[in-house]
Amino acid sequence: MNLIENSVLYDLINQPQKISSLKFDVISNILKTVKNILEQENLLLEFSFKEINEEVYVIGDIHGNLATLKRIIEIINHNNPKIVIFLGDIVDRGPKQFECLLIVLALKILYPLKYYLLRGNHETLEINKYYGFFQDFISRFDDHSKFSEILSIYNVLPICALINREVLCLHGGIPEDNDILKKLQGQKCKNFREIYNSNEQGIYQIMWNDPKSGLEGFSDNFRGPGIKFFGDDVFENFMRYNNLKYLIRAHECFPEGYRWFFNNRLLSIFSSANYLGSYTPNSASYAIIRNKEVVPKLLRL
Ligand SMILES: [Mn+2]
Repeated sequence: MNLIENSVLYDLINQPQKISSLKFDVISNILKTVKNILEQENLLLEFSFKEINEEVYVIGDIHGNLATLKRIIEIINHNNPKIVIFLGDIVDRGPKQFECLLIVLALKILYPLKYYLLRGNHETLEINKYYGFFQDFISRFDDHSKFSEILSIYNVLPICALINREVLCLHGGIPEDNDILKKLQGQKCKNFREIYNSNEQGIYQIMWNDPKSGLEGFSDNFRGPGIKFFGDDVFENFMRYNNLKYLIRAHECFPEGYRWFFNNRLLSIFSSANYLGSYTPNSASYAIIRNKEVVPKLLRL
């Protein structure tokens, strides 16, 4: 279904300043086109690579930081990885949330088998109302009902991605349910609502949980009810149970840009430099999966 010219999409990627003058019907066509692509994807994306030098780039939270996103796209265009996975949280907090979301969606339409977007905890109405994206959207289009088209994208986003059956990528962390991957496997994104209804806690915790060094088991997380910190033992248990080697997640901002946890088996990245949700300046990072290894990279702006 071709509701939008490729030239319009290239244009908005290369000249994001044009995004604020786009009419809603153009945006609506972009959203409908993306929705059609996403509906056919699986809630657990699975990729296998035969070529040893094929790379996957994994990108963390963007949060409306257009400068960082543009730098990431430059690096991607230069190095040409096979696949790029955004771990969610494209909007909220930063000054150019709408631009960042439209750029990521344009990349998805232009290169649907190269760019993938997972759902973060900010890809929901409640959080967008609290952290700014809903207000940003309403101030542009002056119509609450139009936001339902944004929500219809959120509700068909994949939840996690598995590379070569051993590197798991997701937004927040492991849930208490060790069987969650089996429950998501083979399920289409268009059936999200039905799958969510029977696996609400597991999917919610994938988007919200945080690792904590020195902790045993799960403990309550200050982020909110039902959200957990997970320790070394339950992490190892989940990884062994699912035959996984590495976990790459985002969701937390560290001044140094990225952080390894749990004997270098969990890599936490964050791709918005000097993030507005943090009181101290922070570097941005991304990750490369290459030759079955995970390599963190600092983003030099
Ligand atoms: Mn997050």
